[in-house]
Amino acid sequence: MAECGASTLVDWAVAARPIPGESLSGDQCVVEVTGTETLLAVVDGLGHGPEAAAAASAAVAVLRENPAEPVEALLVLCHAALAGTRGAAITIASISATTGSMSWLGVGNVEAALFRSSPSGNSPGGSSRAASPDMALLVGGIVGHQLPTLRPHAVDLRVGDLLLMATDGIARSFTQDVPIGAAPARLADGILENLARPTDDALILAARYRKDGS
Ligand SMILES: [Mn+2]
Repeated sequence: MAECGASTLVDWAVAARPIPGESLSGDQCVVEVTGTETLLAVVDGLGHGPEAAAAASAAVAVLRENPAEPVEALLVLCHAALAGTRGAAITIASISATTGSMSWLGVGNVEAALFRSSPSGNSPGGSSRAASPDMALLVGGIVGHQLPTLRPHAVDLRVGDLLLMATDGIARSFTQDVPIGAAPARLADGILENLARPTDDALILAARYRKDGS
């Protein structure tokens, strides 16, 4: 079952499992809420097993300790912390509570997809299927070994927008036929159950932007 949470900005859920046969996962995530920012990050330590988990845990520690830092600064901090580890693919989204703007960027192949709600701000009903999402910019590299030039993109969120972030242990088709009105926990559980690859750790994070009081 998905692990869930809610803040003033987002309702979120994460569903994950290690590759069959391992007890530790190299796929890990962070959701941290401060007074000004909500940080959502997904980390895929290279390979799988204990060494992948150690690399991912090093990144998670940095992200938890610095949740209000800008996305590019977080990736630089992770890069330093992951030297000597296997390295990781990391995608980060940071949502400002004051502006409703999301800054997002990935190094490596952790995909992130943003499904926009209708302009009125009402999320479509649970049976609605989404049009094509906006995808996070992913730049080649390995955090801890080779860090590319970092230029996060920004997007102004609308109430009801849905963010999905998935490691490559989830089939790339996870952005297709998404019932975007469904609860994040249902979305995450459904995607993990149907689209997790047997050959890798797998993690899916779903978050809906709700804004304070909505
Ligand atoms: Mn992977």
